Amino acid sequence: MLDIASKSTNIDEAASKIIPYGTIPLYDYLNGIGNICQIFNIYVITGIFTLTVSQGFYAKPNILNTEMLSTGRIVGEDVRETIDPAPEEMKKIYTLMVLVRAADIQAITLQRQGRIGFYVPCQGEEASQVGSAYALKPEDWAFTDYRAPGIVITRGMSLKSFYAHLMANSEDNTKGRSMPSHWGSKALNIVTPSSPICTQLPHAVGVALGAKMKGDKIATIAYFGDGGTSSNDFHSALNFAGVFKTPTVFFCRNNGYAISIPVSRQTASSSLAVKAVAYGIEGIQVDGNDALAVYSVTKKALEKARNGGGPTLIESITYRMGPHTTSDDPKRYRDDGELEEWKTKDPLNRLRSSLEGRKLWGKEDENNAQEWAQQQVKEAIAHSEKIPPPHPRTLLEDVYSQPTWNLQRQLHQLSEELGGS
Ligand SMILES: Cc1ncc(C[n+]2csc(CCOP(=O)(O)OP(=O)(O)O)c2C)c(N)n1
Ligand SMILES: [Mg+2]
Repeated sequence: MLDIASKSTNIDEAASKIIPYGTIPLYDYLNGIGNICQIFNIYVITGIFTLTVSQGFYAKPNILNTEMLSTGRIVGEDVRETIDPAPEEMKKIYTLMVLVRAADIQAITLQRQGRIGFYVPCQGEEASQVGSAYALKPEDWAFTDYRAPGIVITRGMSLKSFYAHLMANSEDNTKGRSMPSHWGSKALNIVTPSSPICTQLPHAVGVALGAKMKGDKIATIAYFGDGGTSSNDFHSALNFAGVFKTPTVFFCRNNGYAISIPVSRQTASSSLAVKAVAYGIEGIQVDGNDALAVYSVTKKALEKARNGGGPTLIESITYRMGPHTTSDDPKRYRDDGELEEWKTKDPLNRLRSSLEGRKLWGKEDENNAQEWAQQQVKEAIAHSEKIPPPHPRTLLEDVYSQPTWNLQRQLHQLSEELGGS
């Protein structure tokens, strides 16, 4: 945790105090044993060992070394415990992750079959996206980027809306105008994103400041990637949020790459979380493939924000298992071995094992969840493919509350060309 660090002016000291959150499977522990210098407990969960480390690391965190993710659920000198959701909630989080995985895989298939034009997949990031979005309250505001299927679905977007947007049909909330994978929803307080990296961060800070001035007890959360930390908007947003103590959670999905650029070429900082120190705010690293750890740190950060404690930067360390977008071929810049290693840390398997270990989940539950998810996806796609595109006249809507004379003339002309419809 960085609250110790944020009081410090020494960056190295601050970095050494960032203690990551998460559970560690045995393989991580064996790899990362050199980093661990405190006591630990081992127990068996469904045949595999899972470790709970009862203290953090005193080695300097290094985001490029995935072994640093071998973290504890109780961490830090001040010993903080993660907040586990109730059993039913844990099952809901897992079921949502199954749904997101099914919706994501099917969206790629649709693109490969030419039924949609473009898609930004999220496979591998389900724990980061679902775990964090699950911690939000309906009245909070989410400012996402383009890699957000797990966030928008968890926030309550129906799969019909999800695919309507990808198909740019007349049920699309953005009326078919946005680039695919830029979901928004007024009803769900999801602000439609722009493609330029991190432009949503100052917006999230502005809305948070507005809410603070009005006395509304809400928080905003801004999602972005590791590459986004090199943008101007990242720095101005964190600075502004720090100065005005806005109720904002900055959620960085560190998935290892900005298209083909690895994090090692993105920054010389010892972590992304440590960048919070410069702005006088709290920074936290979390194992982004551990849904419960992600839920826990995000929930705490949101509560802190709503209660006047100011902003937090969360670095959620995960991996993009698929391509950057459907236009990308990651084989050109990533080793197969790297993907194979991350497959062993698949966030769905992690949470399922944990649920099985707690006797909350069995084979029948798994079959039911998988079948249910496939059915939901199938029905939503069948529905969305029948919906016509938006009427051409909607192209000129929403620019002015009342169309100007020249827009009216164009609308009239368009109507004539369309035979009066
Ligand atoms: C300001 C800006 N610069 C460059 C781009 C082109 N671009 C699109 S996605 C991307 C990579 C972003 O990587 P990251 O922030 O790590 O997010 P990820 O795609 O990995 O989720 C880049 C450079 C852009 N959209 N906006
Ligand atoms: Mg990235």
